[in-house]
Formats: sequence, C-alpha cells, structure tokens
Amino acid sequence: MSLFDDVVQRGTRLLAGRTSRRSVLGRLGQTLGGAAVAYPILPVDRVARFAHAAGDPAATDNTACEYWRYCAFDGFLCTCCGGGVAGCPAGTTVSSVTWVGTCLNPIDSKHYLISYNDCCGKSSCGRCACNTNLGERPAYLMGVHNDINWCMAEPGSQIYHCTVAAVVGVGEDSSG
Ligand code: ABN
Repeated sequence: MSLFDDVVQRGTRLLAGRTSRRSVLGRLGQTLGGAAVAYPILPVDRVARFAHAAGDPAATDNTACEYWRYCAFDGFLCTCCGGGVAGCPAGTTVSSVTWVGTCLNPIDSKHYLISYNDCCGKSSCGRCACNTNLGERPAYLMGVHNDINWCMAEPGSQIYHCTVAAVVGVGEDSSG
C-alpha cells in the first residue's frame, strides 16, 4: 500500500471514530440553515408572500373604493356603470384631459402611475361614488386635481358619467 493510501486510510478511520451519523447530519443542517439566512436572495418561490392579498378588496375587487388603482379617485367607478377598470361604458367617450395618481399595488408591492379619465356624454351614473384623493391637490396643480368635471374639455359631450383608472407607468424598483 502506498504512503498516500496509508495516510488517507488512517485519517478516515480516525475521523470515523470521532464522529457519529447524528453529528454529521446536525452539522449539515446548521450549514444549510446558515446559508439560507446569509443568502436570502437565492431563487425561491415567493408566491406565498402575496397569498394574503387574494381575499383583499384592495387587490382584487375593482368595484370597491379600496381597490388599489383608485387611491387618488374622485367620482363614480365605471366598473359599477357598465364599463371596465380602464374602459368607458358604451355610449360614453373618454376625456382627453385627465389627472394622475401614484398607487401601490399590493400584489407586487410596486408603485404605478394611474391616469384617471372621466367618461363623458351620458348623465351621471350615480353608483359606487368614491373619493380617496391620495396625493390630490387643489386646482393650482391641475394634473393632480380631481374635484372637477374633466368632460368640460370635450366638445359635444361635456356631461360627466363615471371615471376609469388606467395604468400608464410603473415606478422604478429602488431595491437594486
Ligand atoms: N373628475 C370627477 C368629477 C366629475 C364631476 C364632478 C366632480 C368630479
């Protein structure tokens, strides 16, 4: 037997005499646990993190004032008036002048730029009145002013019916 084989064999026997299967498994567990704390950025399925949002109207119900896109809303929700969250009801036209808000989406924890457009040309819908107003400012900042009938800018259809909320941009992720 070569010297190398002899040394390795002695070392292995010595190690086997000093360690048990339990201690090896214990150390392996400690190492893996430590690695999980030190490297939380490893690719893992994070869907469970958002599971709480599933039953939350802020995440799922676009006919509720709490729905995340409506954070700077003022008016009647078009989703209660035969339209969509971003589409005017049949028989109305979308205003070309809008106001904007920045709202946090609870599903992905990102901020989105929302354009609120009044839908024009039919009498007031009257359902689902919401007034959330996050970041809203008086008329000296018209781009973030919502307490006004923006249909007034629409020739031939100045009557206000309801308001939609369209995503027009997403905030930068500053976490790196
Ligand atoms: N921008 C919504 C709205 C319309 C009419 C009156 C007040 C607010």
